[in-house]
Amino acid sequence: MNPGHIRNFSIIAHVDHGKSTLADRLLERTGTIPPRQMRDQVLDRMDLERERGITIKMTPVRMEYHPKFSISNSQFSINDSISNENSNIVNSLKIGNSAYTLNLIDTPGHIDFSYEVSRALHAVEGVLLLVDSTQGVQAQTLTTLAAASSQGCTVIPIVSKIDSPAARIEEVAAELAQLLHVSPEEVLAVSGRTGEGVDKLLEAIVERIPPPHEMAASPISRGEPRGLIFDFSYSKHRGIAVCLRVFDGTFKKGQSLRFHAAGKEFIALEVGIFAPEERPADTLSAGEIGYIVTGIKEAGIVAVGDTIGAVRGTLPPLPGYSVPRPVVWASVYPSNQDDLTVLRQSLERLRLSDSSLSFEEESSGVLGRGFRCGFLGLLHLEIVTERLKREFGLSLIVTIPTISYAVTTTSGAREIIYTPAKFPEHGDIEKIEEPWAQVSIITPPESVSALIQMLYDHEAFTTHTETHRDGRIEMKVEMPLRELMRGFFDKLKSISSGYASLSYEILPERRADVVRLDVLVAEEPVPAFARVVARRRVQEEAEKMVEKLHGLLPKQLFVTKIQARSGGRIIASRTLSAMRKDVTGYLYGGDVTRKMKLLEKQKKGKKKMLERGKGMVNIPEEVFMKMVQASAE
Ligand SMILES: Nc1nc2c(ncn2[C@@H]2O[C@H](COP(=O)(O)OP(=O)(O)O)[C@@H](O)[C@H]2O)c(=O)[nH]1
Ligand SMILES: [Mg+2]
Repeated sequence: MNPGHIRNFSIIAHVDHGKSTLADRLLERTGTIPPRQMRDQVLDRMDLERERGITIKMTPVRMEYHPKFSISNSQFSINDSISNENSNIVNSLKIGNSAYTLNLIDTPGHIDFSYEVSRALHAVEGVLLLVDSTQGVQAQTLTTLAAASSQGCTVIPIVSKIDSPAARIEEVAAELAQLLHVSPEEVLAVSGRTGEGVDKLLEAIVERIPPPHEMAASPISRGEPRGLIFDFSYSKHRGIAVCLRVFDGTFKKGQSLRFHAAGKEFIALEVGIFAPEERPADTLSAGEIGYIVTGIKEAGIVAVGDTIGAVRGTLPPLPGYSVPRPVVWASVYPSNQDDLTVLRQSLERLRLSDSSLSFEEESSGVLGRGFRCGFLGLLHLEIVTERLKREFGLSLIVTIPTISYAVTTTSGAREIIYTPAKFPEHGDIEKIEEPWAQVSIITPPESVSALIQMLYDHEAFTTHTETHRDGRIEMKVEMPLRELMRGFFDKLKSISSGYASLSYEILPERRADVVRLDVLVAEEPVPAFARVVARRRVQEEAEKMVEKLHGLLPKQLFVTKIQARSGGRIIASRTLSAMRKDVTGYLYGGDVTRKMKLLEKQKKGKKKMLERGKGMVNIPEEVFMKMVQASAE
């Protein structure tokens, strides 16, 4: 295929600005998906994506685009294969050589999934940057734009949802133009709902986005295939299929290939394209995006960012990208220990479609054996646990999410701790460090005073403030990641009636003033309830947890103490009265002394049980779940 006729691009935007809906219209206009198979946000294929109306995974798709001949001369002048305009028209009509192959990658908008965006950007030359004309530029618009620019992608600015009665097309176009330092005329306007502006957009894609760069392979290696893996999927009988962007040469079925970093060799069982479902093709050549079926079934070999090439190839690996560090950790335990193996297999399977998931086995006294998992954010955690439950039918207990702390002891040893139950209780701590976050917030002016109070509550300080032309305020603040994870996003949405938006990146660690907080039930600490909290909030958190657990824990046969402990002291406590069994129920009327005797006996028995009951409380699964929710409030 002539690379001059390929355009690779990704759609990026803040969440809900209409990416997937615009992709629908592009698929429709190019005839990629026949009308009867069309449905809303057709590229959101996971059940969970459809139910929640959000995109979680990037999706690549190939389209064939035949520009209409009546459009403009510029259509033809950019056709690099033929210089004479007239012969070009003749040729186009005869052999249809003005057809273009467009490879589109739809991406998620939520910050937790920005790793998907960054990988997509490595596979393309251009991006469609959408801004909802009813909303204006949002925090994630800025983050995705910065990522695309740093990759050297050509940006096509677009205002979306122009059919909406609330659209402020000119104003938002001007805002976007200013952001990109271009003239407002360069900003396109589309509606993914009505399809308005989509033809113009297709023309702009061909005109503005450069064709794939031809990599300068040395003369000896010409023709040698090389590609970058940006995603992969797994199927039972074919093993792992990698999604790749081909940078050199040609991949074919039957070739002996090799993963550079993993050093693993394999035979290409099939090569193909996304149409949008996998469709076999004869070849995949430089500039194209497609897949290769590897037959590899073991986990841990294939990694995104690795280079795939010929077995005795001479080309060096392509620059890859590092796997992002998890931001929050939580433990996942099967409700029934018999499911431990199934849970391990399920996590391994999930990792084959979600390369950012990490986990390791651990065991906790009360909950048995399970896995400590690292996630890119709280939504990522929620999605993964939801998928484990649904796709693998597992019943799970998930512990309170936490960030990591670097603890240096007086002996000088520095350890990264990402399980509160392993955080030193007190004693020989020299210093504690924790990750910080740089947070960008865009908010309507009405919410600023509430926001300032909130920033104070969350230990944030402002480094930059700017007023947008529509009056909204953009703030850059720095705060401990721990405080960002303490429900900051939900509170921001609530104080701004949903109008404020947020994006963040992780900053290096700084000194932290935090302490461990344990919850004890019947005088035994429950490791799953252990937390690390700001010293200044420990009393408040302790009371909150004890109160909450008191309300949730079912009564036991004996009186049960619920306590919070920090720094070796009990700082909050409540007593849960015992369940009262009706020991006298069978005595009808009459003999009061006998009744008293029985009650007396019961009292004694309970006292004994209080002794015996130490640490023997069976905490039901839903109590764990509700405690986790409570801690995020
Ligand atoms: N009025 C209007 N609504 C739209 C348009 N495009 C998308 N929407 C709605 O906006 C919401 C988010 O759309 P979606 O395509 O999933 O956004 P994404 O998160 O950027 O992929 C959905 O409820 C869509 O129905 C449009 O052009 N006009
Ligand atoms: Mg989407």
